Amino acid sequence: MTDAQKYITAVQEKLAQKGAWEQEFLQAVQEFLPTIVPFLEEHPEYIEKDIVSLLVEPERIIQFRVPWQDDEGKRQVNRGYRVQFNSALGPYKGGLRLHPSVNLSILKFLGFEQVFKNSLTDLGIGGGKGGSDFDPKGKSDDEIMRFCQSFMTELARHIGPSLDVPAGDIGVGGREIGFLFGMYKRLQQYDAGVLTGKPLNFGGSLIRTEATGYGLVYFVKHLLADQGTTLKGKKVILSGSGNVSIYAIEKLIELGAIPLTCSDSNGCIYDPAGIDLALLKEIKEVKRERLTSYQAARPEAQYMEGSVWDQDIAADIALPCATQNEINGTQAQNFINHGVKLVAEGANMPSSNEAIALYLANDVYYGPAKAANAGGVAVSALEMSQNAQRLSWSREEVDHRLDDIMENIFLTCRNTAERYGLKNNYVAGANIASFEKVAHAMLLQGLV
Ligand code: NDP
Ligand code: 2IT
Repeated sequence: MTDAQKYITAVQEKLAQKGAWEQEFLQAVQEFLPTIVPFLEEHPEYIEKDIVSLLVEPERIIQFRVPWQDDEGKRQVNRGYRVQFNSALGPYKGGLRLHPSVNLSILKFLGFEQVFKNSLTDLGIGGGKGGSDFDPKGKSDDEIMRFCQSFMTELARHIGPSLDVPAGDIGVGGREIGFLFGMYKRLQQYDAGVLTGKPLNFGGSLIRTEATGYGLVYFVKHLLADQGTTLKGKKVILSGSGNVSIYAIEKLIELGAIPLTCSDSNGCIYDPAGIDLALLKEIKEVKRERLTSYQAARPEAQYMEGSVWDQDIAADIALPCATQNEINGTQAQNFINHGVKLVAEGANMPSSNEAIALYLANDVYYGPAKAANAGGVAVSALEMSQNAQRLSWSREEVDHRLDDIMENIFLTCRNTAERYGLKNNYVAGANIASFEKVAHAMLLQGLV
């Protein structure tokens, strides 16, 4: 073992001893650290200063009680969190997730990934993540409002435009950001830059809603262009039917690809003629119904229970857009056997480490989450810029900047991988390039 390998192994072992139950967090660290070994070998000063031990420790974690009353007047209580992971490059930035599975392991993995994703955007933002184990499914608008108000009652004292700027993630969209913003304003003052993903009439940015899905497809577009091909006529299988999936489907259709599937946590839709976007938006964004309604409205489509990744569907590209660890090794092998040559991650850490190893071993082009889904947070940073300037840019302007940012991220991944003799290994490229920037800033800022 080289010195760099010994060093990262020691860091990982120490971390596992401190919190063996933090499975998702340890997984994210285990995916990341081995890929930066070639960089550490070239730059022993990061080992001497033990920067990696600092980097795997969040700067601050806030945990709090969130009491609220349901529509029957019954008292409820949830756990709320904000993980302020790293501010070397700017204020903490990252989404809030509302899902019953939320715990500190999940938020630490999301915060850790966010630090490097945000570094890749080059927009001067640190990384954080937060949320609650509150389950928004089946709740009325009033219940959502009361929960968001209670959550913000505590969170407000820990955030600010130059301190920490939350946004959406699973279970948090424009409706929730509106309620959170209203309560922040009441407690503190009107400060548009304290949250991103706001509705358009009070400081939101055009294209923020679409940004993660559009950005994901732009990343794929630039990757394919580098291979001398385009999205035209490509068959794409996707998971999820939320914010990321819907706008990935929209951009795929616009660029001539054929999105064949989408899913929710109960089952999936396979529509051989291509997903009907207007119908999907009506069901998910307007009526907030389940995907079974899609099949009811479109009998030629098939609804199947279980994961989309277990199905027998021939495709060229896979875009996981639901949640972490949705693809295990068997499922990765299944879609590779069905022709998939490119995987790009809309969701955060959707592929298990076994699945990632299979992509690399089978020469499947792999766009890791921290690069491929960075469009969402990038447009959040553009929203912060617009708020600071008290200006709103046009749709075309934001969209154009998003496309440019995704191209730069792709080129950074490609060129960094090549520089280390790892051609086409975009995950190594993404990890090394993002680490280099964060770690260098930490080195210059001293032991803090
Ligand atoms: P939404 O809440 O809008 O949609 C989530 C989708 O994923 C739903 O279809 C949901 O199905 C499905 N899903 C969630 N949890 C599970 C689960 N445990 N098993 C199976 N399916 C599940 O969230 P987003 O679209 O915003 O987020 C999707 C992914 O993209 C997440 O990993 C998120 O971290 C990531 N992401 C989001 C960004 C953003 O800007 N919103 C930016 C970058 C990444 P159901 O309705 O049944 O729960
Ligand atoms: O995972 C992510 O990058 C997000 N949920 C978006 C974060 C943000 O601050 O826009």
